[in-house]
Amino acid sequence: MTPRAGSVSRTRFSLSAGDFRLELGASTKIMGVLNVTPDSFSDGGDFTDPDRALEQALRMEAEGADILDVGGESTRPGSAGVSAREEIRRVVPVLKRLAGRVRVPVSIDTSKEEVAAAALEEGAVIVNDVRGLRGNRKLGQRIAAARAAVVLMHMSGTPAVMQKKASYENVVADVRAFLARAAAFARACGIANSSIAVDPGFGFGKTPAHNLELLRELRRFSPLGFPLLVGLSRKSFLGYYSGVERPADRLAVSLGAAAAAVVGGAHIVRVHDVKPHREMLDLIDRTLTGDGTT
Ligand code: HH2
Repeated sequence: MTPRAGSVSRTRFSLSAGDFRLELGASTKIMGVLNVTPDSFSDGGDFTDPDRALEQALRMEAEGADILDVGGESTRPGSAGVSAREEIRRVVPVLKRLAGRVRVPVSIDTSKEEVAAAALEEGAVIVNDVRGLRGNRKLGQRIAAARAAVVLMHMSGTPAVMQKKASYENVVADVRAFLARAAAFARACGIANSSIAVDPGFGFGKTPAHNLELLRELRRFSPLGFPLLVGLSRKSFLGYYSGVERPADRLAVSLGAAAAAVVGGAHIVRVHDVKPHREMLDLIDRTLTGDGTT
């Protein structure tokens, strides 16, 4: 379909994740965050009990989540990380409960091959890697063998130090070049083009100004030729610009940021508060497609 003059368009993609096909571009997809960690920056400790995690997953699905992203390690600034064994201990009981209960694809938020392997075994079909594979061929090949999708996110440094030395020649160009290299590496590992999504990594080794620049210039990631995922929900730069201290109180500014990202071409938004995002995005999607105007 040719976009009308003056309209904001999004490239259409079909993302292959195991047996799932996610049709992207006509409507915005929501990835609901399910952190089964004691220390995540906004919801740490809320869902460490696997039964509570299942309840939350079912709630998010009912509220309109298209993907559920299960994470067993916090990557908040300053965090030290946990062992693969501990991450597996946290996520596997949750994935076991989700299997057969949720209809939407499940994603595992990890950078570790052992954790990805265990999660894929339990039915996850997307690996969301905040380190963008970083040359981890075993992880790439594991994802390829499972015909799973991968989300390649940009992070500068590691969570422990990333906010201490956030510096770029040109943040948009640098992040875009990283993602292009990460996608080429994923392809070399055998992951299909149609199973790759990219993410500029808001808050990962970026100052508030870097994050704002990335959001403002999001369109410049479209030429990479991959679906664009963004994680803006409750992030600290939103607190910086709005003055809202508590992450869980940053809903209004999170909604505004998600709307700006979608107008900038984002296909998938990773959020903690599914219901209000679904309501807001349905309206934005209609505005972009013109659906309901006649
Ligand atoms: N942000 C977080 C974790 N995973 N994955 C992608 N693809 N994009 C993101 O922006 C992203 C992500 C951090 O948020 P959260 O999971 O709420 O916190 P924590 O890392 O403290 O568990």
